[in-house]
Amino acid sequence: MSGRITSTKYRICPLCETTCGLEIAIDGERIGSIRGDRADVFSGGFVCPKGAALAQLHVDPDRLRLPLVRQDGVLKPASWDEAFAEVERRLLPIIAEHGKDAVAVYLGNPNVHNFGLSLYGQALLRSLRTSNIYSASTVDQMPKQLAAGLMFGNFLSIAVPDIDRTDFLLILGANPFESNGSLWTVPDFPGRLRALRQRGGRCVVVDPRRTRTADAADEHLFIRPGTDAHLLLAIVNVLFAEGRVDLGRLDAYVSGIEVVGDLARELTPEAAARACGIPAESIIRLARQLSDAGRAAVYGRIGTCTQEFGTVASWLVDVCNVLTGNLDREGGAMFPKAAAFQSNSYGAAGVGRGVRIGRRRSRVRGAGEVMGELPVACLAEEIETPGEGQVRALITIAGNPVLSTPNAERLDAALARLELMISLDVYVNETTRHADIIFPGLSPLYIQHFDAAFPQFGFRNAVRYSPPVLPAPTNRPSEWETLLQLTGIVTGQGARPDIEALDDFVVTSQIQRAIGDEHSSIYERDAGDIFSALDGRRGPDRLLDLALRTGPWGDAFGVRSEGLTLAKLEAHPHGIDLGPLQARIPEVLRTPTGRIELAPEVLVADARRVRDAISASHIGGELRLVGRRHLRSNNSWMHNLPLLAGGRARCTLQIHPTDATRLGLVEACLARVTSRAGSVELPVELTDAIMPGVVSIPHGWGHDRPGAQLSLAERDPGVNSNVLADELALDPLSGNAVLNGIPVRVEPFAA
Ligand SMILES: Nc1nc2c(c(=O)[nH]1)N[C@H]1C(S)=C(S)[C@@H](COP(=O)(O)OP(=O)(O)OC[C@H]3O[C@@H](n4cnc5c(=O)[nH]c(N)nc54)[C@H](O)[C@@H]3O)O[C@H]1N2
Ligand SMILES: Nc1nc2c(c(=O)[nH]1)N[C@H]1C(S)=C(S)[C@@H](COP(=O)(O)OP(=O)(O)OC[C@H]3O[C@@H](n4cnc5c(=O)[nH]c(N)nc54)[C@H](O)[C@@H]3O)O[C@H]1N2
Ligand code: SF4
Ligand SMILES: [Mo]
Repeated sequence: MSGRITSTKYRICPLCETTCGLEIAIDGERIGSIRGDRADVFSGGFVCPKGAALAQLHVDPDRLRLPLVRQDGVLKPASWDEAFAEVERRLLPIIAEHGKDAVAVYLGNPNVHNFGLSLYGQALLRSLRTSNIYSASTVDQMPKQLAAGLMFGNFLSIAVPDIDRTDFLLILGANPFESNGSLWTVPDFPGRLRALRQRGGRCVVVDPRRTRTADAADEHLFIRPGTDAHLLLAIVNVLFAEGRVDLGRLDAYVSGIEVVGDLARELTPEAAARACGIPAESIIRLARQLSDAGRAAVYGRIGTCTQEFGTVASWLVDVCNVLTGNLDREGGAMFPKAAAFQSNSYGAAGVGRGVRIGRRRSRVRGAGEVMGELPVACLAEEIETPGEGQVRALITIAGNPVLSTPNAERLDAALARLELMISLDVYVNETTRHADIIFPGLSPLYIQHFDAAFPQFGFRNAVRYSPPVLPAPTNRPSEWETLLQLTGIVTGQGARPDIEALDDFVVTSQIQRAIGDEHSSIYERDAGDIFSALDGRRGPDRLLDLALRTGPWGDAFGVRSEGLTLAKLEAHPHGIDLGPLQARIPEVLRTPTGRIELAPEVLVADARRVRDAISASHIGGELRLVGRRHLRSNNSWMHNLPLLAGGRARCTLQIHPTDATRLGLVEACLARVTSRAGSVELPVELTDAIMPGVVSIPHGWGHDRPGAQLSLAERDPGVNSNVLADELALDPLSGNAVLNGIPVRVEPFAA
């Protein structure tokens, strides 16, 4: 784009976990070009088409600027005061009459990409005190978090491949060429993979589809959906059988090796091959490569999480890392150390309370809580089923569960029955069209940014902060203020509570916690002094300054003069590099024993299911449906931007030609796909890049619901793949939905 560029701003992209630094040219209020910031210490100029689309998100006429309130059945623009007054008028009586559990909350994915939402969402949740908390975590990474929690004592202690120093990378069920990486923040994965191979390293990809990632690797193995646990257990079997178990430095810190050895003994490569479709020789070779590589890492993501054996498979990924001595060593799978908000660097180092699960159960199905939340697959039944504790009101924050969660049609119908639905969102979409009150968020270009979560999964340690690119409009609150205002309403302070006082309360309670913790760098300091030292800041910035200064690199409020503060970070618009990953065991551990629990009882018990599953139902028979992602897509919500829309049809049914021939399907014809939960009709795309017996539909489509306001997206709506996902099929331990490996029937459909 040409034109007079009056300034250049730097901003971390909030759209995906890669957290690219962007360079944004501004001409007055107009956004010029958006490029990768080559000086960014972490992303070094890497960018994808979605980052540039932030300019279109900023000006998208469908993006909400005013609250909407439903009147006579129709959502109409309202003032902020009117919208908050409506919350007070309608929400409080529901709580008063039916109790706190009558209100449910659903937190969507962008909460993790917006620290104002994540920090102040907590305040609202605490004030509501409801048991009915749901989030996108149970259609995503809960299995990995549970496995990490049980093994290392903290749900967020997730080891990531040290890609720049590894010699062998085994990837299961992840496609970073399209997704750019997840639970592994790794800008320019393609470039790093190339470098790995150039220095003589090797990468193997295990996926029922030959993805772009698989194409760029040394080897690709097709796997039957849902059988990664079989494959990994057989690898463990070989490691033991061939005397290849070598924990290296970790020897002193691991419990449960024998139990794992016993468990794997029965799952030979030959037995596993029958289930997963990977020949026994290949399994044996993989195990040997892993153990001979020197420095190796195993990594699994969506394909290993959102499936029948999600937690067991996620656990076995790290079992392989441990048994080959690759956990927590250079070039292996390592624990990043973040500058702020990382729970595994607070409290006593090396030991802790571990994690607890199942502290309560869902009312209808009895599904257990994990990390304080219930499986989102249970939400519809909790709304539908009468009785004490029935969900009557729902608050959604940055989420679109109608497109993202299983048995979408059932949930869609349930939302229509709610007495009250309140949403914080930037669009009226397939979910928020049901809301009675919608509070819009601001364009990302109006708000400051800090990634509280992703540096905890970074391929390298770094810390970065972005101030707002454009001055925010003065007549609209930021979302953290909206959340505080809702918190005030819920706690009975009226429709116009004192936001500043509430915010002071939030930060003061954090200060109290820190000065009362003997392991904190500000233990027993004066709360008033700390509070004054944060003077001049408010909202998320103030909480961030506190977290940075009490964090592992912090200045501890004057004690370490070289240490980090937010002011120092502001002086580094391209971020501060904190170096390559370093070994963190035992310090990172928070298990009661102070050891890595290699064989947590619940996981060992659940692994028995893996053995039992080498049965006919898992081998022949029906087709299995898996998902996929596309670079120009971001879950359900960016199909309304011209830069990302258009092009070849993306919402297609991928099927192998041999299956297509057998079923009478040809390229571009319509097929009907049916599961226990529902059916959809969509065009066929023949490809030999998918395993015979497997079909694929991407999620996040189905923009044809009446009442949504997505004028571009509805022109190319696609179908909602989660109509097919079965809300009754869960990974039993984590409560995560099974979104991959869904049994389906496929037939030609005449329109
Ligand atoms: N079948 C199948 N289903 C899946 C998956 C799959 O692989 N297959 N993947 C799952 C995964 S990994 C995830 S994370 C979930 C995602 O599930 P969700 O989080 O429910 O869905 P998103 O599409 O991310 O929706 C994000 C919503 O946030 C809104 N939004 C964007 N920015 C902001 C903001 O700044 N403030 C506010 N208030 N709102 C904002 C958007 O308009 C959109 O409505 O989907 C899951 N569903
Ligand atoms: N462009 C783009 N980027 C995104 C997103 C997006 O929607 N679009 N979403 C973001 C989010 S919220 C997340 S969580 C991440 C996800 O990041 P990834 O995990 O990399 O996501 P996917 O591209 O869905 O890759 C999952 C792969 O698992 C394979 N698979 C399916 N079932 C199985 C199985 O049983 N076993 C094995 N081994 N493989 C299987 C699928 O074929 C697919 O290739 O991506 C993030 N980045
Ligand atoms: S990969 Fe794309 S969407 Fe993800 S952070 Fe970078 S620019 Fe944004
Ligand atoms: Mo996700």
